[in-house]
This record gives sequence, structure tokens and C-alpha cells, in this order.
Amino acid sequence: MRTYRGAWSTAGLVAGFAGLATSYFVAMAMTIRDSPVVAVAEQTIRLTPGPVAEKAISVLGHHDKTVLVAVILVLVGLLFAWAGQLAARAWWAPLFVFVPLAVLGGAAASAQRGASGLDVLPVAVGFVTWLICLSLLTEPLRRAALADPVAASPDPVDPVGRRPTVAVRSRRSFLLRGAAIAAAAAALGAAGRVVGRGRRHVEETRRLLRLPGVNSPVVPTRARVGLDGISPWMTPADEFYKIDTTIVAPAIEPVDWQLRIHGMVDRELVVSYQDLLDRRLTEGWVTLNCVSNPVGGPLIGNAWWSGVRLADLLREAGVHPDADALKQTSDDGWTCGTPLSALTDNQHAMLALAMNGEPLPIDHGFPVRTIVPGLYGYVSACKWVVDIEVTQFSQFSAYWTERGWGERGPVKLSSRIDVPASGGELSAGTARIGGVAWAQHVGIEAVEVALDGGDWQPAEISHPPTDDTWVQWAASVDVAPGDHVVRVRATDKHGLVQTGVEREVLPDGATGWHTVDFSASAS
Ligand SMILES: Nc1nc2c(c(=O)[nH]1)N[C@H]1C(S)=C(S)[C@@H](COP(=O)(O)O)O[C@H]1N2
Ligand SMILES: [Mo]
Repeated sequence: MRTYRGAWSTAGLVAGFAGLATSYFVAMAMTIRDSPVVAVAEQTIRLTPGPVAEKAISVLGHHDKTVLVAVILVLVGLLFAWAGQLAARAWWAPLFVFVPLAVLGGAAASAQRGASGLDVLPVAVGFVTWLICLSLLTEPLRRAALADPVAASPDPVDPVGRRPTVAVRSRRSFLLRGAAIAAAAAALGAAGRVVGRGRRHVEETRRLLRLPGVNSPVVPTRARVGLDGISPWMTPADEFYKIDTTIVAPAIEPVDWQLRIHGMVDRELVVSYQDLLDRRLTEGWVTLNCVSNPVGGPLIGNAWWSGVRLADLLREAGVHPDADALKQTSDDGWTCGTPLSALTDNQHAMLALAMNGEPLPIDHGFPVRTIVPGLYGYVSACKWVVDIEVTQFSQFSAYWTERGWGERGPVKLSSRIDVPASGGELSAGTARIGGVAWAQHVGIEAVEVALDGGDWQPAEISHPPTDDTWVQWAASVDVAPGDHVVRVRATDKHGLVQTGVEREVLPDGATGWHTVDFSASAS
């Protein structure tokens, strides 16, 4: 085939730009960050010596960044075409192009301000896309070359019969795959643009929002035991665990947000963001748990939430006496079923607008989510909530209950050891150990620890002002040099002692005692 050289270069180019498209899309969807290409452009600007940069700006004006991105795209385009040529020699040869490019993109993305490990994910996705697309595209070329070593033949049709030759069929499949990949990449690029623009805009709105009536959190002194290394009593929003089923978190402008409360009520309510702000806000500390948290696991956090009490809204709507559930629906279609009883008798069950004194982060439900103390998130803490139907459990099923999880989801009494960490080291002698314990809505009465299978001994606990949060605990234990094991258990204010029976998270939350192995070194 005469067009062979061209075909291999085209394969490299199409695969290359497909990788840029997927990485761009992931970057837009995942964060408000720039794509890896723009990150490279920014680092280039940052590393350019001042005088050179000034010269560039004076020549190019304010288009300097656009021009730079265009230049980078042309350069990587040439490299992609070259990678296609290399693929003709050996399947692994294009790695000489792709690996350095990925390293460059990853380095630029990680060098951005406030970057985390997650920022290299778009680059990784792009890299995998390169490999997959290039092998999809070069496979027909390779097939043709093998079947027909004289494939350079200018006449692709078998001169004897009129049957298409292997070369013709391979070329057809090459063209089809190339077109499909190019079209998918273009579509993904366009989608990334829409997603990125929407999210950026909402992020900006959120940043400029001032919420009257929202107070900054002040951690109550008695809420802490003052032991280094245990989880901070208030979990900062950016360290708060994040669980949801979305690929792209909904980006909702507060002015576009509306919540409809309907179903078994006397009066249907439709409330806007401003309506909520115009009400008296309730505020409180509430610890949120995920039902998927294994014993001792990290899927729990404690925050200061500000919002509108659900009980008030429900009273206004006039709930029928035979209703027992709320079916909550998120903007992304996720649903959960919440027992009504948990909402009407708790002043901190709310439609939350703020977390730790700031408007909710987008990933935690901006502009409005539900918070209900004492229930696992999957039955209550609907993020991006837009619809609440007052109903009966017998009338519906929700996202997770359809998948085998329990219907009601009360949080189970539990406790966790933070210090020492599993496999950690302490110095021998009298050691301070500690962690957290929770029995939301009921409260923690006591925490005990047992060293090396010995007797339970009491720990001190902190005394937060509410029973809706975790407490911190600390204890002093005498440890000889060597290996040890420590367990913890809590007792709630109803006298219930945390069970040692080990259960899996499915269907309604794990049980058992958190147990940590550590070693003590002679000091
Ligand atoms: N819209 C929506 N809301 C949701 C979920 C979800 O998948 N979609 N997951 C729930 C689950 S399982 C938990 S544990 C909490 C987690 O809230 P966070 O991500 O703010 O920590 O959100 C709940 N709200
Ligand atoms: Mo969860």
C-alpha cells in the first residue's frame, strides 16, 4: 500500500489526540483543574526566564497562552505521528514517545498549586488511551503487511478475481476504526468543555457566596482529649471522606436550584435557595458515617453544618399521619429512603447549605444536601437534593436498598483506635493511646481498652456538647518492649456495650472490635 507511511503516522496522530481528549475530559470532570496540556503550558510560562516571557508577551499580546498551547499541540502532534512510525517497527517503540510525554504531563499537573496525587489521573487515563487506540489502529496495518508483504502494490484489488484482498479489508477496518476513535475523541472533548465550563462557573459562584446566618465553627474545648495523632475532632472539608455514585458531580447554580416537597402532605412546597436563606438557620455538629466503613475504617467525619431544619419544612407541608418515609432524590437521579421518625424528633436533621462555616463544597452536595444525625449516609445524607416525597417504605425502594442494603440504616455503636496506627511503634513504658467512638443520637457513656487480651480498662473520653457526634478517647497503657495487640470497645448512654461479634458491612453496617497490632521499642 502506497499510503503505508501515511497510515502509520495517521494512526499515531489519531491515537495521540484521542489520549489528549480523554485526559482533558477526566481533568474537567474530576476537578476544576486545567487539562494536562494547559498545565504544561503554565509550567512552561513559569519556567521561562522573565525577559524571554516579556518579549513573548509584547509580541503576542494577551494571546500568549493560546499561542503557547497551539505550539504545544503542534509539537505533540509531530511526536504522535512519529510514534505511529515507530509502531511500524515494533509495538513497544512508541513508548519512547508516550512515556516521556506522560511523565512531562504528570510532572506539570503535580506542580500546579494545591495539586494532589489525584491530579495525575487524567494523564494516566490519557496514557492508557494512547496505548489502546494505537494498538487498535495499527493492528489492521500489521495484518495487511503480514498478509501481503508486497502490500506496497498500488492496485489494492486482486487482478484475477474481483475479491477484495486482505489489504483492502485491512484498510477498510483501519479507516473505520480511525474514524470511530476520532469521532469519540471529538465528542469527549466537546463534553469536557461543557462540563468544565459549568463546573468552573459554579465554583466561582460558590466562592463569592456569602451566607448570612452561617457561623464559623468553634471547636468546643471539652470535645477533645488533647492527644497528638488522633483524628481532629472537626474534620476539615478537604479531608472529609467522599462517597457517591456520580462520575461527574452535578454542578448546580444556586439560582437554578429548587426543592419540591410533595407526596403525602397537605400542601406541596417548592423552595428555592433564597427561600432557605431567608429562614432562620439551625447549626450543629454532626458526625456522618458511611455504612461501607469497615470496623476501624476511615469513612467517617465530623463537621459543623448549617441549614434549615427539616422538621419545620415538614410541619409546614403538613405530613399525613400514615406516612413513615421520605424518598429523597438527587439532581443526578440517586435516591434514598429516610425514616420520618429520624427527622421530626431531631433538631439537627436539616437541609444543609454550609459545612464548617463555608458553602458546601460541590463534591459534598452544593448547593443543598440533607444531613440526619444517627443514620448512615446512604439512607439520609442526599447530596444535590432536589426532590423529597413524603411516602411509606412499602411504596418504593431506593438506590442502595435495591442492591441489598438495609432499609433503615441507623448508625451502629462503634469505636476506632487512631494511635498507635496499625503496625505502628510506641516507646515502651507508659504509652498514651487514643481514638474516636460514636453512638450518634444516643451518646457515648464509656470507652474501654484491652491490651494483649487482658482485662478491659477504662479510657478517658471527651465531652462534646451534643450526642450527635463522635467523642475522642485516650488511655494510658503500660507496655513492655515487644509486640502487642490492643482492642477498643464503647458503651452508649443506654448501657449498650459494643459487640465483639464481627459482621461485614453488608447489609447494614459492620460490627466488631477494632484491633491494632503494634510494637513497643525499649527507650
Ligand atoms: N446524590 C447522592 N448523595 C449521596 C450519595 C450518592 O451516591 N449520591 N451517597 C451517600 C452515601 S453512601 C454517603 S456515605 C454520603 C457521603 O457524603 P460525603 O461524600 O459528603 O462524605 O453521601 C450520601 N449521599
Ligand atoms: Mo455510604
